[in-house]
Amino acid sequence: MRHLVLGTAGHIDHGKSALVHALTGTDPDRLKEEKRRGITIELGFADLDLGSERVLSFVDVPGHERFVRHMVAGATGIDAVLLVVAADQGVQPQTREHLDICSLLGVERGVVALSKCDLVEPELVEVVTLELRELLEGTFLESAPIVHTSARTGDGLEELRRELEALFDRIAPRAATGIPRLPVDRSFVLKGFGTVVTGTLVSGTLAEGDEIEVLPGGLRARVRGLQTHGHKSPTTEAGRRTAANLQGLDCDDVPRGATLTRPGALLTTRRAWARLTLLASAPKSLRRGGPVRFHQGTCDRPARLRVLGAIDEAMLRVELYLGEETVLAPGDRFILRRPAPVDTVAGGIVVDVRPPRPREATAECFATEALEPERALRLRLARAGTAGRDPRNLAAELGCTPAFLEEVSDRLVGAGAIARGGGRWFDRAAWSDASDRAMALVSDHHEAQPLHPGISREALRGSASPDMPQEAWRALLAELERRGEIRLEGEAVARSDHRVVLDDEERALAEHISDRFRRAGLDPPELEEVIPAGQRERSAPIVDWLIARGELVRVEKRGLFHGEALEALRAKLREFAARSKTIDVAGFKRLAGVTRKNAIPLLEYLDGERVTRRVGDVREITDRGK
Ligand SMILES: Nc1nc2c(ncn2[C@@H]2O[C@H](COP(=O)(O)OP(=O)(O)OP(=O)(O)O)[C@@H](O)[C@H]2O)c(=O)[nH]1
Ligand SMILES: [Mg+2]
Repeated sequence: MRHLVLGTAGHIDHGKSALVHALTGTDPDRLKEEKRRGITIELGFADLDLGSERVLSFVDVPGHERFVRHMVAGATGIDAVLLVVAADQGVQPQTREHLDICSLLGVERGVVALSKCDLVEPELVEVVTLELRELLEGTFLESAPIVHTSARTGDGLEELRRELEALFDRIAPRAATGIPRLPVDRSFVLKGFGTVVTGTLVSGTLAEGDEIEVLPGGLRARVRGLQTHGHKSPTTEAGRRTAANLQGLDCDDVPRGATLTRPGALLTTRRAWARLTLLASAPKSLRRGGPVRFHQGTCDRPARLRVLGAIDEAMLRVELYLGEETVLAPGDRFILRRPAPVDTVAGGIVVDVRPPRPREATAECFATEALEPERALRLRLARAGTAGRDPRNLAAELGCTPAFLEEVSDRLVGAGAIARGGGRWFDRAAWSDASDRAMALVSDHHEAQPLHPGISREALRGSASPDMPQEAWRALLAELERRGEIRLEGEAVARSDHRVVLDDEERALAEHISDRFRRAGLDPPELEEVIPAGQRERSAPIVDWLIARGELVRVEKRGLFHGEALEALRAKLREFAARSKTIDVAGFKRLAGVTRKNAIPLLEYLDGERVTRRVGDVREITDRGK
């Protein structure tokens, strides 16, 4: 079964609901108040079965100027429009406004019905038709059929139905991929069922049993049951009128204007960048920004407009400050109305829901291409620089599914445009710059300290790209190592061609120092005692070199020990472990032949090496120590 959603549009009392009723047999005005006042207030719904597995779903909107926000909500997610103009009144204010709104929302197709033709002479019908053609010139309905109808006599209904059928067959079905997104247009409690919300699913699919999130707010619930177009159904997909019965939520938790989505799939924002199209009727002052009313999906909010630049006469680059958290994604269409006198003045398309500071607003950020997934991703990564981005936050920000984003990223990695490391994604240029800076700093380090085995990874990160997270930094270094540019030895990073070469004097000094510590065993001297007079400065890099080679080992709270002495101690401990699994301080002093002064730092060192583990007053000898 294929479904398309058709919205009505047109001035109050022009016969929209009557046409829907006449075509479908269903009266879309179901409220008592609507019947009493003879006007539409809330959105109405009715289906027209076109045969051959085709169902056209009407969303009937109110024409009253006070309910334009309901009209905008109804026009959200429609595939096409039925513009209704009464022959006895011709084009009226909301005829224009609804037409503008549909254009601004990106509606691309439709049919026009000239209604109430039974009320006027045929000559007048012709005059109004001409007036209508003039109105439609240059709009998306320019070449739409204008059908002369009367809901009262039934004249023209057959032709209208044929035109709608032709329209149906010209529209490609929507892809059901994407994030499930249901802007709620009604929410009520059904006796025996609990909370039910309705809306047109604008993207993705929903199924019974799905966990959903209500935004803004983030409340979670489970879909207990679904109906599409009035029939129970285990699933629903993009473009379908959907009613969802929610478990565990009150009606007030999901008011009109809220959005149902998959948990974590979308985000809310108070600030967004957009491309804005001004209507010709918009006041000039709007080009300077100011207060507006923002309508998107089924929600509307007070907002402030800030103009960042002009694209042309009718198009602006703008920043919107929203009065409340609002679910938005790039590509979303919206309408701006001014508060007084109330009027639709502009509409636009969101380009960024996590925009940087206004001064970073380049023309590129607002270009049509900036909405293409690859561009959009590259733009965000370029902005993030060497800090990169966590892909989990990116999908929601770009309004696509993580799986889709992963595909985009694979293509970009293949094309050499982005890099991935440590679970984050980077602009390839930023990543390469960080690598280049790292290489230059490693070289500088070797030059300044030729005896030093290399610069520590963290010190290097601190100088090369402090904002790159540690995991990613490790990935970057691993990549440099794979490419044969660096050597990683423990925490030290060295250029792969770096070799420490000692001259004769340095070698003699190194041997002297090492020897003294070797002979001292587990009761080593202070370093100062070992260094010959006047050699202090020269010795420092040599001592570092000995430490880097593992010949000397620094033991916290005590000083340097010779590596061989510590190795001998481990051997003794291993032997001891064959007899006992634990050792206390006194036992350790005896075993090692050391005083308390050395015993405690040595035990703590062994704890640190995970050779021993402190348990109360004794040490357990771990598997490493055995
Ligand atoms: N004579 C005649 N009257 C019509 C026709 N269509 C609608 N009407 C009458 O016009 C009035 C308004 O019709 P609706 O269908 O409620 O108009 P609407 O456009 O839905 O109005 P809103 O939803 O309030 O904007 C009703 O009293 C209808 O009976 C028609 O083709 N001929
Ligand atoms: Mg109506």
